[in-house]
Amino acid sequence: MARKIVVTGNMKLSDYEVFGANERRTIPFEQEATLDDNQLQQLLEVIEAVGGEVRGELDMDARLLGNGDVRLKGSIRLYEGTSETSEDLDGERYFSFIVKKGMTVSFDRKVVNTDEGDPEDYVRVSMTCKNLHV
Ligand SMILES: [Ca+2]
Ligand SMILES: [Ca+2]
Ligand SMILES: [Ca+2]
Repeated sequence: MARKIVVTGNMKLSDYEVFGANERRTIPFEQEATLDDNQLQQLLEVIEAVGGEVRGELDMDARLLGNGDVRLKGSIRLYEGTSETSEDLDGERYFSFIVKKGMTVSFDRKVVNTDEGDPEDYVRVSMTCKNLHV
């Protein structure tokens, strides 16, 4: 039996500045998809930047399991460099969790600039994921 997954949330970005205030943005997103049994489906791809130096990337896939639960799996990446298109990957986290049939899960994760040790460069993803009947 197919299920519907509904995701609403936001990505918060921060670009650390030596002089003056850090540059920040909050980007809302929402997505919904109908999932069929055991098919891996790309659900979300959010790529946003801030401050001329920081870019956040969120990727998430969904898979409907046989019992109606949904597994969400993906990664959050932080790039920081001399431009918003920099390929300097400074932080990365993978995640995987289950949203049980009929349930809602709140997810919140922050990826900081671990490569250069700067916690004020970050990408934070907060979202609510619902597993609903179709
Ligand atoms: Ca900066
Ligand atoms: Ca900047
Ligand atoms: Ca860097």
